[in-house]
Amino acid sequence: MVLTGTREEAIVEGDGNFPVNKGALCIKGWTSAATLAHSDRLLSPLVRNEAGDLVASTWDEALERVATSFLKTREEYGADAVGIFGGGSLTNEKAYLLGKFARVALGTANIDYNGRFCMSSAAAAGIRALGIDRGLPFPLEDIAQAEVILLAGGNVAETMPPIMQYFEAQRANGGQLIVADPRRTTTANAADLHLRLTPGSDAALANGLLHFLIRDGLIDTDYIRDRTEGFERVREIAATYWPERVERITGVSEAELLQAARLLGRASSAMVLTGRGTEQQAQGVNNVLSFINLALALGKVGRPYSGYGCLTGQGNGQGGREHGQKADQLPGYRLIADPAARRHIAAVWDFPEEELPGPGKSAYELLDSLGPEGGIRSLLVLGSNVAVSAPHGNNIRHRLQSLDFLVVSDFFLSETAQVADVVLPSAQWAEEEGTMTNLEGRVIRRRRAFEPPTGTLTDLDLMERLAERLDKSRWFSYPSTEAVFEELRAASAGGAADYSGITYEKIEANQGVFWPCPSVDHPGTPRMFTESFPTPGGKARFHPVLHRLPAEAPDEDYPLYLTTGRVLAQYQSGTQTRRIAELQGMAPEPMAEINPTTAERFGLEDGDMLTLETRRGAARFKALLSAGIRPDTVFAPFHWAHEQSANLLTNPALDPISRMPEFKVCAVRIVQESSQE
Ligand SMILES: Nc1nc2c(c(=O)[nH]1)N[C@H]1C(S)=C(S)[C@@H](COP(=O)(O)OP(=O)(O)OC[C@H]3O[C@@H](n4cnc5c(=O)[nH]c(N)nc54)[C@H](O)[C@@H]3O)O[C@H]1N2
Ligand SMILES: Nc1nc2c(c(=O)[nH]1)N[C@H]1C(S)=C(S)[C@@H](COP(=O)(O)OP(=O)(O)OC[C@H]3O[C@@H](n4cnc5c(=O)[nH]c(N)nc54)[C@H](O)[C@@H]3O)O[C@H]1N2
Ligand SMILES: [Mo]
Repeated sequence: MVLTGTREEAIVEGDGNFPVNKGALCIKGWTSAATLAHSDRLLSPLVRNEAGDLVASTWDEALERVATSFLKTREEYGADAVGIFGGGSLTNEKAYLLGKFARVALGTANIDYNGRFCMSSAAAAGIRALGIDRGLPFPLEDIAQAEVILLAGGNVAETMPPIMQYFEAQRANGGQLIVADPRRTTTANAADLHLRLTPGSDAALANGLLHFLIRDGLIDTDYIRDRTEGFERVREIAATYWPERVERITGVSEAELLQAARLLGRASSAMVLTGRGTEQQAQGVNNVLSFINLALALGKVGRPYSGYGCLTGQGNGQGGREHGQKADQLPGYRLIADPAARRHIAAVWDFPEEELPGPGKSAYELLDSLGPEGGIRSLLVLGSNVAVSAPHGNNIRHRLQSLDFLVVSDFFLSETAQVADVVLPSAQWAEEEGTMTNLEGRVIRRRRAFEPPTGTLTDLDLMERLAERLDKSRWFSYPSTEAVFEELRAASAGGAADYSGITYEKIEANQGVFWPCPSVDHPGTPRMFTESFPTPGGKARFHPVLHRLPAEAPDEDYPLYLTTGRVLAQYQSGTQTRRIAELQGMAPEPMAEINPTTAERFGLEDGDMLTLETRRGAARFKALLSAGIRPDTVFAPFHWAHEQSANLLTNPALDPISRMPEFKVCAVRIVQESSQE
């Protein structure tokens, strides 16, 4: 986007020449300038005084408190007792430096970030099946040319409005869209076929579709032979997912399943895409693997306008997962447990390899370890509002309170910042330089439009100043943001996400560069897998997947499924969007979507207040009656805090591989409230 005007009256415009959104911005983009000069903006550090209040302080005083607390924790409990929680909205440079800060300045293994709650299941599945995790292995524009698309668990019309134009173009070109979602969303409404599956039944759905494809001879046997391995076992499993069984598990009729399978199987180009609906489950990796199986059996991965892709969510959701803010990771998508990776990074950092920590705890496990019992005593949160966005909110609140020391960097006093000992005011997106990697794997630049306001610091400056106080300045002195990127290039060289051939000038000249880009004369890689897969044998791998029940299924006490997600006008934990009047006007409070027949059973009418209760907590919503949602399911958005927080309800059961919590499925009951209230 293009920013003009002053900070107080900044004007945001789409850039019609930019290939990704062609100038389209979503409502949150149009209104995002409103956060730059917002009256709630933090313009000085805050420290908690003896009376327990957060009061304004100087940067020197605040940073001294942070450094002293971190050093004290380390002295008393060891380096791993200091934790860091980062975010996928940080630029590549910040995500990279935060990972280095954890390992070099603090010496802790315990750093993870909110992307673990976002695309980690798709990432893990992509690496296993295709050898690499690049969300979309093709440019967005390919979507418009695909003959048939299966979109599982994504509500693009509300969550990625600027990208919806490609799906609309696809249909205008005669293509067909199939959406698998327990709700008839705005996106499902725009589709040719809506598969209204039971929450948590994705793998059964995918296996069922594969069953039909095999039965009716619609798979690509040449492709399977030449470009893949492991199909036999998957064929055997698919044989056991006969139509009546799949209909019973998924609630999708045999006729609809058959229609979907035929559309996919007869198309000359086909895409299978997943969103958080499929991924944010304790079976998230398996679910994605079952959809990749489908794309491979169709012979479509690496073919024109075809293949499997994950619709990455956050601004820098892709770049944020590549450069080392993940507990098991070093820059360039390397593994921290890999001796060769450690040697390479230690050399780039000029830091003793044996002092680099090993793998740390994943996001929820890290938060669940806060306090004396878990052993993480001090925490830095930078770019996330975990008090609202992490599952099992009552536990998270208790854990945050049991910390010896909490420091939060944010531009607003988020719910997490409200319980911190020190709050550090950071610069915002329009006030800093850097790069982001979008959902296509395209590295783009973010330009500074305004200087950060007096009293705030960019996160890069914050890390540099804190490193000084920890006596580690040698590793954290950079003349510019570009200098951080130059180091990131060297660190990523030879890794899966290779940025070594990308420069700021090249990004500028080409409207972005797609990684991998291993040398300066390399043009970047918009389309992957055309010839082979980056696996040892060059072939993609099928994975046998069985449908398994969610960690918590409905029963007599909690008879309904609860699923959670997003609405158009609110963003994430709401720190920004709940402060913008125009967006608040569109979605002032959380609405629980309920089928009218279910509402009737509980004596509820549209607009009634109700409490939802799970084994972990209760939260209040306004009833939104909608015939589009399954009668056995309630949907609640997670953008609100305190007693309106959907995450007081959610189940922190984790996927065994990705460590993704089961945000999308748990058992719930409706507690009706009398209308006099
Ligand atoms: N307006 C808005 N836009 C956003 C965001 C936001 O907060 N607000 N956040 C951004 C981020 S970080 C992300 S990750 C993306 C997320 O983008 P999406 O993945 O599109 O968003 P969600 O609403 O989390 O989930 C998508 C759908 O999954 C469905 N679902 C629930 N349970 C299941 C299930 O068991 N199986 C299947 N197949 N589907 C299920 C839900 O009904 C929902 O419609 O959005 C990005 N864009
Ligand atoms: N129930 C349920 N819970 C979910 C989900 C769900 O579908 N259902 N989805 C999950 C997903 S996909 C995600 S991505 C997470 C998102 O949830 P969070 O991780 O909480 O993400 P945000 O709300 O974007 O929080 C970012 C915070 O950092 C601040 N911030 C933004 N940019 C910067 C920066 O550059 N520097 C600093 N210092 N601060 C910054 C913002 O003001 C905000 O307070 O929620 C997860 N939680
Ligand atoms: Mo996300």
